Amino acid sequence: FELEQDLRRAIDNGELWLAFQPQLRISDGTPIGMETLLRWDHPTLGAISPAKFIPVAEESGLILPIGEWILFEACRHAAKWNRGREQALRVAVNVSAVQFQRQNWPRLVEKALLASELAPGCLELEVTESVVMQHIDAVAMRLRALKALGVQLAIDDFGTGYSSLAYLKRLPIDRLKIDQSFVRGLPGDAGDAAIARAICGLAVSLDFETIAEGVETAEQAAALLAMGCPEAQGWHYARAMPAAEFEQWLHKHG
Ligand code: G
Ligand code: G
Ligand code: MN
Ligand code: NA
Repeated sequence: FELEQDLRRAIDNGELWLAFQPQLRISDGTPIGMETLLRWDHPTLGAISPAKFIPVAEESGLILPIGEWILFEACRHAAKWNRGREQALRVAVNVSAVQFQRQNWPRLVEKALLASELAPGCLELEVTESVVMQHIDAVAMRLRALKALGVQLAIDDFGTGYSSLAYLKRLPIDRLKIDQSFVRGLPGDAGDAAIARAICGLAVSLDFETIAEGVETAEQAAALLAMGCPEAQGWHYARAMPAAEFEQWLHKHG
């Protein structure tokens, strides 16, 4: 409860801020986009991990106004960074289960795109495997409504849930995000390698793109590229950064 009270106040006090983690093409290191990650600088406790406060935000319903703010800010920043850029960047926004179930996402997205003037194809929504596999018919309909707006859809933490492959094929999904737990052991761990390779194979068969998260070494990146995964994010390339720092990073890395 205490954290919930603090979170309420955090919104008004501007203690929440967005970090952006670059996403790159592995083959040549070209920046292709960024994932938006929420951060909270608590006045006395310091930085609190989203893994800890997002559940509080979900239980209290605070995730709804916070999530709306995140979407609008992410679109606003991406539109600004894309001005005058030859290759437009795509901005990924996490949408948690509560957000997806309780809010009218097509309407929110329409408003955010309109306000920011971001090209629809430059916005990517990340939903988790568990969200997509619950109430599947209703979810499929809602995903199709989002897809009709021209945005991209990704399944986050892919491989950690229990996807019905037959069902997955019928969803308007653009991209699978290979969970970092399978990236960690690359290239040496036979189990991780088998799973990462299987996800890449599945993606080719079902016509999905792939991106790997949590890439920390050049060896991991090379292994992923060899498996057919073209894109990555992770500390090997860059950490999540505040907007101003991200902008400087972009200037340096093209
Ligand atoms: O940002 P990492 O740095 O610690 O994120 C931890 C967890 O919190 C991840 O599962 C991530 O998806 C989630 N998370 C981070 N930022 C956001 C956000 O803006 N919205 C939602 N819903 N989840 C987020
Ligand atoms: O939304 P998602 O669950 O994918 O959240 C991504 C999480 O992974 C965030 O907590 C982010 O800070 C973290 N992260 C990003 N890059 C790396 C990395 O290279 N290594 C590790 N261990 N974590 C990372
Ligand atoms: Mn994510
Ligand atoms: Na993830």
